[in-house]
Amino acid sequence: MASYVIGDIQGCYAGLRRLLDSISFEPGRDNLYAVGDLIARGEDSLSTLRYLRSLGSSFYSVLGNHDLHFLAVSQGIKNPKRSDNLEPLIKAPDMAALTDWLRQWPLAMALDAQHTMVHAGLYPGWSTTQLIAYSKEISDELKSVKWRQLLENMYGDGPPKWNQKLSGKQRQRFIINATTRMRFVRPSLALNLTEKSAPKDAPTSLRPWFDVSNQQLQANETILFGHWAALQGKTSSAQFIALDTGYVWGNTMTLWHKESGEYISVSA
Ligand SMILES: [Mn+2]
Repeated sequence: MASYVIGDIQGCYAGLRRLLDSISFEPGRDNLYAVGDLIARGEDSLSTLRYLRSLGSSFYSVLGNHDLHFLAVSQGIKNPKRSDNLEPLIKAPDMAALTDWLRQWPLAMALDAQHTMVHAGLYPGWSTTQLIAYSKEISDELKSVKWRQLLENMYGDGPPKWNQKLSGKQRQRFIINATTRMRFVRPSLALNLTEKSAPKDAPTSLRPWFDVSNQQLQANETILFGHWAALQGKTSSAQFIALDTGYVWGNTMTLWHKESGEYISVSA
């Protein structure tokens, strides 16, 4: 049995199948974990979701910003963007079943005691235990009958900073933004949700979330994340494993083999 963690797929179905073929992935024997953004922008989000769902208990995922946005579009809360290329998925006869399957996934997940995956990252000052607990607050809503309200309240960039006392919609929005949209933070630990460049090209007042010292993160813990294609898989520490290598932008799709620490990629 092998465990693989895959970066952002974004509806790139052919690339996904090529990457899994290259490792002779076998559902039932091997497990596939995804860091989110399963769909949107790529050529076939519908086939991607159908295939991943067909993997049954051999597949695990966390949700990314594109996955949450699709859930909002599926409920008529937002209009689809043409560039997201989601029309075939929205019109599919099994759209409701795929939507219900998708909203079961959390925003953060522990693979084991050392490895935690989350789409965007670990907010500085949070422990992985806090991350998992806050993710559960959102996931409990998303799995409940109140899931449409959660998605209606999701849009917006504030509040900028975490505070234990945040409650209600403000608290939910911060947790969603930190786990699915974060890249850079300001010295005050306020989220910057607009800069998407590589760290070397960003204003010096902004720091990647993983470059802010986090006393709550233990030295033996590893964070696996996606979302930030401009990193090209590079971070400042082996403790942070960046897996979005920009296949949908013409670069590569990457997975990480947990048992060996090896990376395997296919080019677009
Ligand atoms: Mn993303």
